Amino acid sequence: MNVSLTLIIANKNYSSWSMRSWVLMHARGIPFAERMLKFESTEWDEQIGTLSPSGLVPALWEGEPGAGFVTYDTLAIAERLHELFPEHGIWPREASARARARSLAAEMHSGFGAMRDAMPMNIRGRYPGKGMNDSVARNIARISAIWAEAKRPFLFGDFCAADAFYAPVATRFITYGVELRGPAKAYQRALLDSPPVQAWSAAASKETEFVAADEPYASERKRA
Ligand SMILES: N[C@@H](CCC(=O)N[C@@H](CS)C(=O)NCC(=O)O)C(=O)O
Repeated sequence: MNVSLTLIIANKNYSSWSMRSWVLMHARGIPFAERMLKFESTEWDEQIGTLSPSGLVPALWEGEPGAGFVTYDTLAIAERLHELFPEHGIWPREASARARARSLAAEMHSGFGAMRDAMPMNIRGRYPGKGMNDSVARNIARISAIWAEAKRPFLFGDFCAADAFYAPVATRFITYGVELRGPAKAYQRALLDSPPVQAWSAAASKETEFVAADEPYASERKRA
């Protein structure tokens, strides 16, 4: 692959979909540049139309951003990376493990709406106990069951795309004080301790922008 890659992302504190592609590329050793468009910024308004056909992030450009070839949406990006870098372990090598990893990534991509709505990613935030309800608890039970079956340290041994899809959830459980037990907790720890998640989270914690739509539990004073 001799063309340069650029990943268009949004705020590291809030953008869980951006995080998925970013940590995956880092974990699998795929070189890329990043370009951040902050939510609710003039830059976003001016550039998102050129940099992402869907108007959403992430988007992955091969060649000049805005002029080269773009793949957007996290599942499509994972598949594009798998085709461009077949030896980089984006998905597990063994066919049935690969199918299962794709199922788990798709389950995250199209599911867990209750948890995603009630517990938006906010890496630097701490709102223990907020966001819990029966539907969220059912989402968490299913996620715990998936995580409890991890092969260790990650879902299929080495960090793959399925792990990237669940990485933001590991941070949400810290933000909202969701306590796991046993093997599910060990898997959460492995995600949080992994170098790409550490690097993303460290940068997220330094961000100061406040996006009210992503902070439903912030004080009214701060939101005003
Ligand atoms: N299904 C998309 C979801 C992407 C998405 O919703 N991204 C959010 C940021 S995490 C976004 O761009 N929001 C901006 C907006 O809604 O205007 C994917 O998997 O990439």
